[in-house]
Amino acid sequence: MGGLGDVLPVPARVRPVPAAACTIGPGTAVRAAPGTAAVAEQLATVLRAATGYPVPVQPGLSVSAAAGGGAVRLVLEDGHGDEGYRLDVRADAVTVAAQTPAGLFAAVQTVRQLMPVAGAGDAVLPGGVIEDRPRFAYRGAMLDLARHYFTPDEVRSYIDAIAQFKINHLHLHLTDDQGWRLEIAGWPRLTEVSGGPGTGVDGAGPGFLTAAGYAELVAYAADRFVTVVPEIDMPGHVNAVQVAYPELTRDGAAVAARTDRAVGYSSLCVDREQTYAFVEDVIREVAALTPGPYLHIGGDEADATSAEDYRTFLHRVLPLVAKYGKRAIGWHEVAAVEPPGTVVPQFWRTAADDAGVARAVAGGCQVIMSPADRTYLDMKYDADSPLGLDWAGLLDVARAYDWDPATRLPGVGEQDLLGVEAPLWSETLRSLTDVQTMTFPRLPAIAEVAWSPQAARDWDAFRRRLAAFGPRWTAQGIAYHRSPEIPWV
Ligand code: IFG
Repeated sequence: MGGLGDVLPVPARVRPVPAAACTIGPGTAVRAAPGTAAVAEQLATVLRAATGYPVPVQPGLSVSAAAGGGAVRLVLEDGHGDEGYRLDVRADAVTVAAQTPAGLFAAVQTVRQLMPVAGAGDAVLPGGVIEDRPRFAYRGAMLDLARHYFTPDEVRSYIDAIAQFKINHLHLHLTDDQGWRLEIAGWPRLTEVSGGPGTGVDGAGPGFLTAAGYAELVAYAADRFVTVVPEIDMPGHVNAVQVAYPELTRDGAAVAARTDRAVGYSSLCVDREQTYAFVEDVIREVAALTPGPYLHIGGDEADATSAEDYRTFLHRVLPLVAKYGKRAIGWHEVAAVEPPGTVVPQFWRTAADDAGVARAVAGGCQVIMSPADRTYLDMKYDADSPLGLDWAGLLDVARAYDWDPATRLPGVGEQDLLGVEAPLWSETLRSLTDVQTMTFPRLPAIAEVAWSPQAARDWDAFRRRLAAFGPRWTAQGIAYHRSPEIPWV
């Protein structure tokens, strides 16, 4: 059994008290204070799997001295911030305290890693106290459904896998040159044509989310305190739009579908009112389907849009995102148009600095940090990796771990960061196993960058904690790359 602090991401403060270890036994019950029932049930599920015991959930807090096993209490109290928690393990009782259900959920992910994935009989929680809270509020992963579509079941499996590491946002890249993956009521050909057979890179990635399917994913993610961030990429990366609706091109002529990996060749027509009618319909519908606060409008690699047209387009479209009640995120090229301070540039390139982003930060913007050379999970681990690309360099686990988002870009400090996100582009991916293999074990490294205090992070301690997690992925049926950097147990 590992120690109290052997958790990914490493908790902010850990005070082990070995003598205070608590046995989860046949009499253990979970006591749920008002407002904690949903997470209490999730915790009980973890303890049942770890022991095979019934572990009932009971309302109220009076800790009956249950025969055979400590009681586990969940309480809500102030003083822990939006997602922080306190885990207090004593010989006769475990107390989980947080200010919000999200904080309780974070505590359950910690307890989960201190328990066997599946077991029969007593299980022991190490004694002591953990006081924990995240460094950054936005801790994200991204799945590219456009180049290769993944089904709702596969996306749900990905949500389960990332939530274990306290990742709390899932960015879905829903549209690109090769495919459109979310049905839009007023524009049915977007998915009938560009979500149909033969779409995706190499034509191997057909499929799309219905509005109901998307709503179900959003709800599933919310139960795990993961907020879905939908991306409609524009004005570039729009070939799939124009294949479906040639009237949205310059000359109205039919457009050939594209299944190659090129980027930067397509653009919406910035000077046509029809373009903005289309864009507003899409933003209105996606916003209506998305309870979360963010809507990503892409904005990357608009090489077929002049700088002037790009500025014109964004100055008309960014206000539409606000009109429908959402906060816009855009790849960091959007910083070039001096966006309002509410817009979130997502930095993604490998450059050492970016004047546009620094200027946007000076104008009040907050940044999501996704430098490709540290966070792009589609980068090869090493030269032998069969999957992935290498334009941003090879990305092994150490490189994904060993950086500080607050010093990555001049002019972008701790307070200017909304958080960190690890994008996974799917040009070379064809299955959930491919997705898992590229994601794990690098995502826990990036999750620790996003959650844990910089001072609490140490590569050697991290790699040992990671090594101990390997069998957990195996027990969960999740594929992962056995990177030679890690002393897998
Ligand atoms: N850059 C493109 C993606 C994808 C990626 C693959 C961004 C923001 C290269 N844009 O990353 O569409 O092709 O690594």
